[in-house]
Amino acid sequence: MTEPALKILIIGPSNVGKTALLKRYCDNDFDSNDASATIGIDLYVKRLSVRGKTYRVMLLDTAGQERFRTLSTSYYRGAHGIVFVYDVTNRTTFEQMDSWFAEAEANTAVAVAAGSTAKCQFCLVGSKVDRAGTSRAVTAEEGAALAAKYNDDDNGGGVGDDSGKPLFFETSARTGENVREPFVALVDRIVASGAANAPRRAAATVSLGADNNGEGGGGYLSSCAC
Ligand SMILES: Nc1nc2c(ncn2[C@@H]2O[C@H](COP(=O)(O)OP(=O)(O)OP(=O)(O)O)[C@@H](O)[C@H]2O)c(=O)[nH]1
Ligand SMILES: [Mg+2]
Repeated sequence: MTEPALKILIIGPSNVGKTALLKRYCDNDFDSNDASATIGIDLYVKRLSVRGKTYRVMLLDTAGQERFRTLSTSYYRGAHGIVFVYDVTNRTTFEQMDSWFAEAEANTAVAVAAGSTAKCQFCLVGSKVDRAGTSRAVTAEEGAALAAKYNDDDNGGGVGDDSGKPLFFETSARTGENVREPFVALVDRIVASGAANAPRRAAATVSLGADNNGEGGGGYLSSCAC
């Protein structure tokens, strides 16, 4: 039987490490020499088991650079969850988060009006925490406070003791620290909120190709600018 599909968008300014985070999570790989910017959108797929059920999680890696964000608002259609990424060593990227949340809120509100019954779930990630010792520019408390601003307390509970807390993690794609946790917690919250079963008009738009990975595996599927 095909697992239910969930669509999760990864957004944030350029160079914060969105692609590196997904490559570490899906392929357990980190290439410090790869500084190429994402163009348009890339799709990764990961199977994830939460609350006794396996989901096929479509992770859409978006471009941070404005000139590569073609048709960016259409990415949001049918999204069950959004991961917002800033760089803990770059304060400007943190200060830009309000505008990324505003764009997401505006576009997911459209999705709700178009027939979806459950709210899109948000998770904030501060990346590159391996460099925090020498170069931290944003405290963990500031990150948590920002997440609290954009996550409701009554959004269905999270993983274990974190039930009801805003979703916020500091991660390192370089070391692998906390790389899995944001995705597990976000999917758990999506499932708990009932969004996994809600009718999503555009869920099919994430199926860009056949999953070439085994059970539990992840991987890069295809790239396009639509
Ligand atoms: N030290 C450290 N460097 C990282 C980490 N994650 C990413 N980087 C580096 O940061 C740079 C940008 O990473 P990307 O993943 O390409 O950034 P992006 O957010 O996908 O950028 P766009 O595709 O332009 O939106 C690369 O040189 C990565 O090697 C991390 O956790 N630690
Ligand atoms: Mg990228």
